[in-house]
Amino acid sequence: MQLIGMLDSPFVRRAAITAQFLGLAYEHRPLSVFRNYDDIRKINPLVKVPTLVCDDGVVLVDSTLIIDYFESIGPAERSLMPADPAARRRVLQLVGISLIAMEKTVAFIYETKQRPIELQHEPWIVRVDQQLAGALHLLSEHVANGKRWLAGARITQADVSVAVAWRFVRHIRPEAAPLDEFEGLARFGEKAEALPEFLACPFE
Ligand SMILES: N[C@@H](CCC(=O)N[C@@H](CS)C(=O)NCC(=O)O)C(=O)O
Repeated sequence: MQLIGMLDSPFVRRAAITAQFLGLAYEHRPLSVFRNYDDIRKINPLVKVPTLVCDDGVVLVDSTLIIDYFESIGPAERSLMPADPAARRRVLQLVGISLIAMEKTVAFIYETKQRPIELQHEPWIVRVDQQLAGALHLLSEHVANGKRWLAGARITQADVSVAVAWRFVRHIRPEAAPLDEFEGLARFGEKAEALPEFLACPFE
């Protein structure tokens, strides 16, 4: 199968890192939704990344859905989704917050880099900023729980998504994610980024 999209997309990266944890073989095609628009369009008219092209030609979009598929074909003992309902709910909660942090950072890029300056809408940027701040503060509260990983002793999708979100936000919006304010998240991110599964999918 082929995973389409660059690792500077947090959505692509969380899917790629999940595949590493699950031990799934895939070909990575680092195409950019901006520079390689026409190439991606030929593969997937939706022009979204991540796009997963399965071996039988079926095309999937959306990182959460692709990860769900990965979980279904990966070995159960490597799963990043706990079966226990309480642990699973915690993972879903943290993944949800991480996805918003990613989404609001991407929204900032679209508003400030893709739109001509005279068409930028300041109240929208302020709103997106507040939503990102909300996500980061929630994540930093959860990271301060003193456990080895966010949902217990074993690494889960919560850890993957929080660490990927943090790396992305820090790169794109360092001013919105100062290290002295989010020390716990920074430490957590460093720990996760040192794992071989993360190192195999470097943020580009
Ligand atoms: N909810 C989607 C978001 C994916 C997404 O928005 N990816 C961006 C790149 S970071 C993209 O495809 N942008 C092109 C576009 O929206 O036209 C997911 O989790 O995969």
